[in-house]
Amino acid sequence: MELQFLERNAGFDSADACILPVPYEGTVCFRGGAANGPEAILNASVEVEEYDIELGFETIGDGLPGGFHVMEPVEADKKKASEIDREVYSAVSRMMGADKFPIVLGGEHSISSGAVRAVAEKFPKVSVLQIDAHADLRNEFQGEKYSHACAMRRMMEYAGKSAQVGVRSMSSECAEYLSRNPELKSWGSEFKTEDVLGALGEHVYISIDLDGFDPSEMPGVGTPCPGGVSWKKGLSLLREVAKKKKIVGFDVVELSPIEGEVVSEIFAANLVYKVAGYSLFPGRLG
Ligand SMILES: [Mn+2]
Repeated sequence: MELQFLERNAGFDSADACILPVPYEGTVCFRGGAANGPEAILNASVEVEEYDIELGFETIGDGLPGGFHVMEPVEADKKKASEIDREVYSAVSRMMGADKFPIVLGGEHSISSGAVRAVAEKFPKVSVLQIDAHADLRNEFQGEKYSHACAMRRMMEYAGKSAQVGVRSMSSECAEYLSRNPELKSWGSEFKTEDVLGALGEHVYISIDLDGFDPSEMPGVGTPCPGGVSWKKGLSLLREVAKKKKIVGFDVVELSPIEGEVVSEIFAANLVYKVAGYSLFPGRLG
């Protein structure tokens, strides 16, 4: 069956935005299932209304007559994380070259570095805003430099001043990295939006690890962590980033669907549509 987002799939040439599914889980260490994330988000998107109350129009219709193109998923089975990094890089480079707005769906968090590398070629020293329970700043984890536990460390190799919010779990190596890298600011689930905005440059790539949100709202993740960002607070931050900065792409990763419940994938599908709408039509936010 052809993959669709909100029951549509535009052609690559006519689309305004492209969605790249990356069903990869190679380095997960707790609950598995992240490989099922992209398809679950696309399937759940049939439940999302095209009309966006905040924007006051249909993002995918009135706003984006070209719509979204869902790319062929990255062939992820049994590959090393470094190979996935290269494949995501090349797919996102193709989008950037054709002036498409890139949206990447994971899969585990290690898939984000290739996207940031491609985006940074067009927007050098792009800022990354990471929403995540974990700092993901290890240089290497279990012998793998492209592990999910190293996701933000890899992104920082291409990023300029950046911020992470929702962080409530880190190793001493991550704490040490933060103390000697003032370019990256880190907050837990309590943060002031203006402080986060101040930590970011003009162009912002957003990397959303769904475990950054509170597990009571977003339970379907590989490594849940109590005390996360609420939907309301997260969306309010993303809205302000869209208004004050220029969002140049984003990813949503680490959805690991729970059998028999749909809350998590519905959360993720709504989030993708919301962030796309905010990013592409900030002028409608008032
Ligand atoms: Mn992460």
